[in-house]
Amino acid sequence: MSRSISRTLGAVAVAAALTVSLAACDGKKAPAGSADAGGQHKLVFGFSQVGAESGWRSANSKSIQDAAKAAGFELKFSDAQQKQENQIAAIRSFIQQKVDVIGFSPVVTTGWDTVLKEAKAAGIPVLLTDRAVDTQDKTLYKTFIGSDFVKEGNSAGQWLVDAEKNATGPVNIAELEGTTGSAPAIDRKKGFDDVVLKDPKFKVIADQSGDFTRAKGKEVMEAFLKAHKDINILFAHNDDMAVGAIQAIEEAGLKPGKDIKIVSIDGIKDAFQAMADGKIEEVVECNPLIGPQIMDLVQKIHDKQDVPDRVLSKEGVFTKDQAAAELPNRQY
Ligand code: GYE
Repeated sequence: MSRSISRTLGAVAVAAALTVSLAACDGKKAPAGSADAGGQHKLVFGFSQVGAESGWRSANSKSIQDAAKAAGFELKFSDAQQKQENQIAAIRSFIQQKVDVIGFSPVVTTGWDTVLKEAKAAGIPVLLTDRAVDTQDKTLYKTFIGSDFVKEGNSAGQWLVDAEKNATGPVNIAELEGTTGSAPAIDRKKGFDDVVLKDPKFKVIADQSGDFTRAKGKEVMEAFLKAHKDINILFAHNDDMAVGAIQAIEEAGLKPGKDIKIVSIDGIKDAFQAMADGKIEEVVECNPLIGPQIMDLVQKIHDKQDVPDRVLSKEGVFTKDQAAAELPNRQY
C-alpha cells in the first residue's frame, strides 16, 4: 500500500472515530439541556466539522475538542467527510436535540439559507468557524471567526512576484486548488491572481482542484506533469496537496525547489520539514488553533452578549531560511 493511500485510510479511520459526541469531562454523557453533577446547566455546543481531509483540519478538530472540554461545555461533534448533505443533516439533528449553540465550518459557501433559517426559527444561535457562507441574510449567523483567505493568497502571490522579479518570462504556474466552491479555494485563488496576474509574464498553465488532500494533490500533479513539460512554479492552496505534489515531482525525476518552486498555505509540520529540506520556498500560515477563541464566542453568544460580526485569526508567513529554526515550535 502506498504511503498516501495508507494516510488516506488513516484519515478515514480518524474521521469515523471523531464522529462521536464528546460528553462531559468525566466521561459521563449528559443529554442536551440536562444538568451536570453540580446541578448546573451545562452549555451544549453542536459542531459540524468539514472532515479530516488535511493536517490543518485534524489540528482544528483537536483544538475545538480540547477547548470545549476546558470550557466545561458538552460538545456534540460531527464529521461531515467533506459532504454538504452530511453537514445539513448534522445541523438538523442539533436543532432536534435543542442544543444551546450551533457551530460549523461550511464545506462550500452556497446552499445554507434553508437550514440556517430552521435554526433561527428554533431560536438556536449559529456561529461560523474557519469558512464563510454566501448569503444575503446576515441575521442567519451571529459571527464568523477564521482567517483572511484573500490575504493568504496575496502573500503567496507576493512571494512569487518578488522571487521572479528579474525573470523576463514567461513564468509558468501550475495551481492546485482546494475543494471546489469552498471559501478558501475561491479566496486564495482571487488573492493570488490579484497580485500575480498584473504582470503578463506570469501564466497559469494548469489549474485543477486537489480537494485539499495529499492523495489528490499527488494525483493531479502527476496529470499536470504529463501534460506540461514547462512548469516553473506550483501554487498549492494547502500544504497537504503540496506534500502530495512533491512526491509526484520526485517520482517524475524532477527536483522540487529547483526544477519547480513551490509556495503553499497552512503551516503544518510536514510542510516546514519540506521547506527545511529545500523543497518548498514559502508557506503562508493559516492558524487552525482557534478552539479557545471559538468557545469564548460560544459563551458570549449564549449569554446574549454582543460579539463582532467578524473575528480574524492571527497568522504569519515563513520562508525556507526560517524553516529549520521554526520547526520545533510548530504545534500542528
Ligand atoms: O487550508 C485546508 C483545509 O478551511 C482553512 O481547509 C481551511 C482549509 C485548510 O482542508 O488544509
